[in-house]
Amino acid sequence: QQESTWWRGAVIYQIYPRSFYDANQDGIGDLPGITQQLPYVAALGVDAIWLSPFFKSPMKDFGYDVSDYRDVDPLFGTLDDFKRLVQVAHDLGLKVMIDQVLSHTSDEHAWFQESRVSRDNPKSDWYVWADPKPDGTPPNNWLSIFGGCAWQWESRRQQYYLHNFLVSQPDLNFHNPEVVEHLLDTVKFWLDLGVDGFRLDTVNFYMHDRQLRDNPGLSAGDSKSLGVPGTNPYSMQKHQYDISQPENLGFLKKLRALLDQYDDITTVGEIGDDNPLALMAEYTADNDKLHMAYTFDLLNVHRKPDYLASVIEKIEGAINDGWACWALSNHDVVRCITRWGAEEADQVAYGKVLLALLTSLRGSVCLYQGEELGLPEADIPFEKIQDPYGIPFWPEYKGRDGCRTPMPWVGDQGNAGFSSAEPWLPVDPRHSALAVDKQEQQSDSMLAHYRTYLRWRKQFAALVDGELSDVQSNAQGLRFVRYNDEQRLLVAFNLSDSDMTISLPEGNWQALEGHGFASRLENGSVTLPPYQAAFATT
Ligand code: TEU
Ligand code: CA
Repeated sequence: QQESTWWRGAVIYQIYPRSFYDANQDGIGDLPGITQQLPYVAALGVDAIWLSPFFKSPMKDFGYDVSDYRDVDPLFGTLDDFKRLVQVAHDLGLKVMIDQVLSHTSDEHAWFQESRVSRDNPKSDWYVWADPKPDGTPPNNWLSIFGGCAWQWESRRQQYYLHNFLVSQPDLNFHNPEVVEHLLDTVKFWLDLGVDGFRLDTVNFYMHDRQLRDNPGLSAGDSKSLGVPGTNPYSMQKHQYDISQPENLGFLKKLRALLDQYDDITTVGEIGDDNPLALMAEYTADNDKLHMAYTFDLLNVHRKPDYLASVIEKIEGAINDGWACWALSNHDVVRCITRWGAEEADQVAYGKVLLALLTSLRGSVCLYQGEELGLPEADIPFEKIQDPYGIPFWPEYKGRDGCRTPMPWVGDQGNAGFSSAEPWLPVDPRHSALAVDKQEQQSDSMLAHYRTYLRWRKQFAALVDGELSDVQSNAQGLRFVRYNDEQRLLVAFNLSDSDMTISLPEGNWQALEGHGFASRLENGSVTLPPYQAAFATT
């Protein structure tokens, strides 16, 4: 049977359930709310949705701390609500991908409750337990991304347990085959409910070094693309032993073998590592592990064209038969328009060219709710901060709430139409002005552009899953070529606020129309006004 590769070059729309739409008006978004708004998502012209976690959880990390992998948190609805969501999505032609947070559970998960009480219970080896050093201190120097030591003392066992994130997110022990078996069973549970794929949280954090060796310090030349703020001591270690262990590949192969028993399933793994692009290539190689992976390389602060060009060159040199997935925004980082910066008057134009650039890269794409509205990062006062990662490093790092505020649906309603109750995070007044209903009335809005542009792109197979070559950048922007056996497409992007001219590769290039951008093609070069894109074919 021929395997479908619908996911290659697909556009995946990420939904953060807490903040999408509140159907029962309690101030928190929910599954019925998502279902109600799915026609809006389908109308964008995306291929799939990725739902951030909606599983049972004490919500210490807003769902990335799961206490029951096989049920819906009552805050978000019921399993029947989920089944209905899948049904409606499929009727609209949308694939459904869900988050799987397998690396760790909540400390309220029944497995951990059992594991923590003694050294000889049936689940005693399900988490990463270690004796203290002779002086009572933690077994090694590993750090938690969310601040402080990665080891937490449990007096009942007189041992430490490992947590890469919050103290309330203990790491599962993937060296234990029973754990692996139960996790695969969980994945199977959702496959049987008809999901089309998974976003795998912290996919390179599953395995740890069995000998628990110390991480070395960072030396000059080591990269720091982990996606953690520079003020975080975590970024000063080389993560040689706590993450990205070779045994991880074995788990990914077992997972893939399960997925291959179903039709047309996909995965996208989240990679945070010192050398993330190499890992992306390795994890997606040979058609027997992940389908796709994303890194923080475009989710960090750089926006310089030569940096973007270097990321493209690096991945092209490494990826072989693997497949990348790119994102400029998600629920973990400052919204792109703010992070990469543009004057307020230029933000619409900037958002438009960013979409064109993102969806021209070789790989699939994740968009994040509100990106299509060009939302800037919301300003949240310290008193209203909810993110546990927002508190320890304040104010150098303000956490992730600014990208997690409610979607603005109706500009002139309270809470921008998200809910009639006070939402869990406040709506930024600037977002009300950018609400869906307002943008639907403007033919030149960002939203209108997303709808026309994503449809336009789909006509060109070379843009969706073609090869990539001829990368060139200058101070203002970059260009490259996407091609397959039938077509050759030149794409160019001006990311600056002044006119840009860039040379064309050899060939008789003819401008393409219908994408909504302006440019001037001349003999051997193309000139783009500020924040414009150009497309041409030979
Ligand atoms: O993120 C893992 C991860 O690498 C992030 O912690 C990242 O470093 C940080 O958000 C800075 O941008 C995943 C989830 O996406 C995140 O929401 C969870 O909090 C985390 O795992 C723990 O499950
Ligand atoms: Ca609700």
